[in-house]
Amino acid sequence: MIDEVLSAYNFSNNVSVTPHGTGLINRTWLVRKGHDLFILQQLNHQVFTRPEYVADNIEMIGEYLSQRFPDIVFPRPVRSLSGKTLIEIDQNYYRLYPFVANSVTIDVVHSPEQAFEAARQFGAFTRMLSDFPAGRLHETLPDFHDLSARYAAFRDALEGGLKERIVKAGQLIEYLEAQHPLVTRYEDILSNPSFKRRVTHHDTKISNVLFDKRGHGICVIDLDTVMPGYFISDVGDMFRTYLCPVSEEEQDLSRIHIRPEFFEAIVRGYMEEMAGILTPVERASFVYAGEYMVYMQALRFLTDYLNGDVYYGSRYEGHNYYRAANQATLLQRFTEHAATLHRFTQSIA
Ligand code: GN1
Ligand code: MG
Repeated sequence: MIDEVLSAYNFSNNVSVTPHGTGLINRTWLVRKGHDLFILQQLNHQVFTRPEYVADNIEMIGEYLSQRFPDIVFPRPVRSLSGKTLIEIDQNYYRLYPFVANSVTIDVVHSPEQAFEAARQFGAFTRMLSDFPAGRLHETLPDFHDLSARYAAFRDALEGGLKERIVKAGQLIEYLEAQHPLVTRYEDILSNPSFKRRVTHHDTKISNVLFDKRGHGICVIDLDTVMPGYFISDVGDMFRTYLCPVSEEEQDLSRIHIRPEFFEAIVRGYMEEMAGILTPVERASFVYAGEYMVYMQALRFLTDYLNGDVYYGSRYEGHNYYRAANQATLLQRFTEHAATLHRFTQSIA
């Protein structure tokens, strides 16, 4: 199968292909062809049901950035022999990227400097595209970060999900239901014209930033979920994934805590690029951004658990339950720090 993919790019047999990265949705390989390195990805079309939307968005953005900001590093997909940036083979979809020279990715945020650099890159991405007409982008995943829709899906799972799991998850369900005011606040934001729809990345985990060997950010990658959206998605997912020293996979909940200095680094890094763009109302919502994203991820994991692990899959019994419990704990810890964190943002913003 991979051979067929590679021959669509006219790659001879003299290539090595090894699995690469840690994403939950797409499959990724590192391709070595002589001295040249490439990243090959299979797009999950169960999730991205309109693969051509993803390819279109990436082309539009690549084209815009290359014209407006010709000096930045921004990897664009390699065209196949037939001129495509996304190819279809046996109803699977693939694309190939040149590997950015001397770049590295990291999976865990160890220092506030890394958090700062990443936040700066995501801020720069939205800033550079601030004059791009966001409405031209396709919604590659409709309602992706729509908290009301995620809450409704959770309620549906409570109705139609696996009975035994609903009983097992009783306490967690109760806790998440009690956080419903976060949904109401989201709905207020939607109706507030001071919250702007901007070009938003929607997947700001640290592994989606390329760093150079000295630890400076080079650019952001993985643009499948780039769509019009709100800044709380990008900033919130950085809080969700950088503030805690352990990831969403950790089952020992006592290891979940908040590192305030990482929060500060994210706000500073993001504001370095976005200070002139965010409205005052948006700037007052940094802490909410974290609550919103952590809560949404807890809902998504628990919904999937109740529905039988159909979206995220599961490597052990109860995997999505533990992921949800992890995120619910993170939400609790985050809320405990809310006042302090809010003071930080006031002094920065
Ligand atoms: C998925 O595939 P990956 O790991 O980049 C998910 C994100 C979740 C994340 C949780 C398209 O991202 O929204 O936050 O898992 N992406 C999609 O680990 O659903
Ligand atoms: Mg991803």
